[in-house]
Amino acid sequence: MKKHISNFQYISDSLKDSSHAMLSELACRGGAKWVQLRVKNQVAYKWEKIAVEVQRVCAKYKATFIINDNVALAKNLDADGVHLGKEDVSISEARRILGPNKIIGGSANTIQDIIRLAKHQVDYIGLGPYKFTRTKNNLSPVLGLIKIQDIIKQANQCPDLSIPVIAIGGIKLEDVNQIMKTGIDGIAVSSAINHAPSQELASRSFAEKLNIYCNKKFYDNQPQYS
Ligand code: TZP
Ligand code: MG
Repeated sequence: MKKHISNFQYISDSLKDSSHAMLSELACRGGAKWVQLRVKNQVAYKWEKIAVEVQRVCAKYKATFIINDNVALAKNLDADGVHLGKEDVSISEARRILGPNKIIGGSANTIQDIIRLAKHQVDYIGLGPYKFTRTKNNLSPVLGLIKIQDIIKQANQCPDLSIPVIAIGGIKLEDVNQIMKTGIDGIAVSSAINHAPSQELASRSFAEKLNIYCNKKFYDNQPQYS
């Protein structure tokens, strides 16, 4: 089964005045085809309620629905997948729970992280932070363009390493072209959409910009990594 990894990944946030569902709806109206639900500090039953609402939005727009951190919830709701950091459930445990057809993404800050995640056969990798961002606490060291470039170059030199890598963290519209020129596969955006005057317009601007970079990498369940 082919898994499609979008080159423009929208990430929701817990904001005072808008729900995850509303933010996701606006991002999807703007053209996002991938929503990662990122809920922090929420009790389980409320998290589930939020997730059900966002899943409905994703179904309406035929967008991929990824849940951050929460493998059990992804399993219960039959979400499209999960995104996991180093402190979350291990990739192998998540794969055991979710099975081969679900999407599992992992966070990386170094080439070593990428190689480790590739060995665990993640479906995509979020590499960052590109710049400082207030969206995430305990941020890993900021990479900037030069380090991203260098890491992507090293990854491209690893034979059999063909997992899509997505830049994340502090990405604004004006950063997109230079980030994509590194050869990276896409970008993930939270605050530049969530805190924009119009989330729909902001999402559309990203979607249109990313549209010109064709989705290069598709891969199946049985990638060959050494
Ligand atoms: N991981 C690294 S940065 C980040 C996550 C989840 C948040 C997204 O950053 P931004 O700056 O809000 O787009
Ligand atoms: Mg996490």
